[in-house]
Amino acid sequence: MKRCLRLLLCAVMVTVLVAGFTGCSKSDKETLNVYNWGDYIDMSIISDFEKEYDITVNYEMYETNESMYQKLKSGGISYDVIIPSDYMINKLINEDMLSKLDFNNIPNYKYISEDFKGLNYDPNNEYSVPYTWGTVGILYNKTIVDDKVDSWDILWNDKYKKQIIMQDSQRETIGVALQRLGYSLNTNKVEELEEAKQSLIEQKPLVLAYVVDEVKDKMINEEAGLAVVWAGDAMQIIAENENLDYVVPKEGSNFFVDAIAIPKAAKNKKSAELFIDYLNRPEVAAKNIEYIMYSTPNTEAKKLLPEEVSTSPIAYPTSEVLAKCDIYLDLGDKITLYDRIWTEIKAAK
Ligand code: N2P
Repeated sequence: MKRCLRLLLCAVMVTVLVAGFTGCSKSDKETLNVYNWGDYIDMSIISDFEKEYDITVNYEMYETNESMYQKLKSGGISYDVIIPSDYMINKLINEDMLSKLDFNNIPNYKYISEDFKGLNYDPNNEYSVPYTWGTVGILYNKTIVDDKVDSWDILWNDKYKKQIIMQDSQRETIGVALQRLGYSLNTNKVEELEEAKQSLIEQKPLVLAYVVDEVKDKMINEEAGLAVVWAGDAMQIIAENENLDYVVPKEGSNFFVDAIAIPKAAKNKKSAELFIDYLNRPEVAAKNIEYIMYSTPNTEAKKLLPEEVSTSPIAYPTSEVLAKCDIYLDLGDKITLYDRIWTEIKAAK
């Protein structure tokens, strides 16, 4: 009887201890605030991370580098992980808004190709780990467009009135107009920017919509014939509708790298580095890339991709195509010129 009582007491104590422990671990569970572009991760790798490390991920999305910057600057939420593009990483470094990464906590950085190290936005590889890369180009529907598509000029051809979709993103859209006119997409010359502005205002009656992520449904459903898109989106869209093709225009285009970084205001730097390392585990990175279809800088992950993805000339263009492409630079204060002309373009009738 005594033995029975002792056993019962023990069982009660164990139950109380376990309940206490799980209750406590629930309320103390760490939350990682991740801020990424829309439609830019396979959510199943997030839930796998949460399970494996018992960390909750609070995942939020933005559509442009500029809107991400505004939100970050406002300081409302302290994000632990962000994934901006090259020039925005550079701007954040210049404004002392990023933390230096401790690469001892990111051993999987070794899988990042040398081609993506030492780039101008983070020349000493201190603040960021490349996530994806790609080009900007024209996605077009072969059953709607009967002209050769090899130049930005086609986006100003009134034969395609209301068949054209432009990006609702200032660097991309102003960049297209600049390159069409033979200027650099990093110009800060007022006359060149004014000329680009005029041309975009002239183009406006031909434009069906200025959008970002919505371009995918619109092109899959054949609501337009031509759209300016990122190569990764072209890959996703063409997988859904084979009437579509993608080209990088002969005048040249943008080549971007989106990279993972930790804001200075982050509260969970260690877990943020753990998350960055996890994203670079070859099998995790490959699963993610198979879903988002953007190009990977992770050499081991690339080997795990289906052949039609890893050999696609859209996702992995030739060096000739890449030679025509430029990376955006942070323009410092001169960006206010772009802000002004973008507002004027959007406001024009
Ligand atoms: C994904 C957006 C990718 C941005 N929806 C390319 N820099």
